[in-house]
Amino acid sequence: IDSEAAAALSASTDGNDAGSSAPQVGIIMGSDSDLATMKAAAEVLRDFSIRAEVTVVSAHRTPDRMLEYARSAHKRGIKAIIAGAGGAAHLPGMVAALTPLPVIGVPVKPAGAHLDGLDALLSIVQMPRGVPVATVAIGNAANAGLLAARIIGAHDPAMLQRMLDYQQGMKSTVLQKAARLEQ
Ligand code: RP5
Repeated sequence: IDSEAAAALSASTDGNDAGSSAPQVGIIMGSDSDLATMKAAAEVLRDFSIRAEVTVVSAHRTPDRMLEYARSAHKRGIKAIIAGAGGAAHLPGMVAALTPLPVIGVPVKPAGAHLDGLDALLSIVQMPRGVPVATVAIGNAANAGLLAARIIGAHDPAMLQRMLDYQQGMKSTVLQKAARLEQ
């Protein structure tokens, strides 16, 4: 990730929690070219004040780094891993094979891709029994962030309340738009 993007992401993922500064969610991607898609997950987590770390881990180009990241994440206090990749998108599945944590897979459509991200979707979603990856829609890293927030919220009443507020906000927005249309 170039320094400008890294600075933006670091600023966007600090969270507001005054307690431990250890990240709760790991956001990894196969290439810095995935950042344009994956930054939406970091932005959602920032909005929920959930601390996240963002880095590049390639299953193919840095396999040893992937092994180290996936095997150590739970020991560092990470509660969920969001993994995005395009093309032959092996990163989410391989990380899920190596960690006991929940893994959320984001199929990325690389710029100029021939298969519109369908290759990545199928690579990520078709996991064998025993090794689950919660797969979101092609390019929908925001939903990956929201799912991670729900995972954190399952054990954190304050985060659960934030999610309820978020859902109430969506409902209000839709009802306002409906009311405008009906005028
Ligand atoms: C995948 O290959 C990455 O996740 C990325 O989506 C795609 C292209 O990577 P670059 O060639 O742009 O680095 O591993």
